[in-house]
Amino acid sequence: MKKHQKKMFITIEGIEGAGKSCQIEHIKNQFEGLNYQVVMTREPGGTSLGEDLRTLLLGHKHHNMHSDTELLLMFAARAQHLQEVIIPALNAGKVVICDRFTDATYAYQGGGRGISSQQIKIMEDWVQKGLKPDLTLLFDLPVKMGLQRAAKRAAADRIESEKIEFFEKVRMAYLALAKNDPRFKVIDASQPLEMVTKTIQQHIITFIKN
Ligand code: T5A
Repeated sequence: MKKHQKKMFITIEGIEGAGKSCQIEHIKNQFEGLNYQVVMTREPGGTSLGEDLRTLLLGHKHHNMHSDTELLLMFAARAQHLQEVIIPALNAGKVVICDRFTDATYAYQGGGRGISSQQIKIMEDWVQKGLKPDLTLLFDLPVKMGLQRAAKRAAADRIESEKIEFFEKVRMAYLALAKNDPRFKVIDASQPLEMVTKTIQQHIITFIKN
């Protein structure tokens, strides 16, 4: 197995139904095919504590959850995830592929709920201490299309039950983040699955080479 010098913390982002789960296995296979050791994980979640917090965050038990509480729980799960999984894996020279990370907080709690970026950045600086993803694949598609796809797959969770306007704001927030940071690669997720897979493979080849 290859140990590499370059830090490879890769995050996958996008609105509901963008196709992240469908593609993440292909991404893992691509790295493993090149002899890298891969850790696949997700947020909120990725640890036993984090998965319990995920149940609280996405379940329907707490519809009165305040947006500040939601933000704090996302970062509580993230703090545990970083210490228990992400940082040790990166230190061991593994590739970490994470289904959603802090950009989701800027998009959902920031864009969607209206919490200021400054407030989120305070939490980010505290919990991450400068650690950021090296590559972020942003799956972008029209909100209606994403929600239609997600609806076919499973019953809506607490956040998925938001109105379409919420997801329009989330999408816009993601695109605004991507505009200002070259670590983002925006993928047209409205394309057929095989086309999306090919586009991602190209981005990963470029990322590994550079
Ligand atoms: N959240 C998370 C926050 O609010 N703040 C945070 O800080 C963080 C970390 C997490 C929720 O938490 C929120 C965001 C989310 O609301 P999740 O399960 O990680 O939830 O995310 P979801 O977006 O809900 O995951 P989904 O499974 O809905 O979306 P995916 O993974 O993007 O979509 P996928 O791959 O399951 O595909 C959905 C359907 O579409 C089809 C698939 O076959 C599947 O049926 N599909 C396609 N069909 C045609 N063409 C394509 N190209 C297709 N790609 C997929």
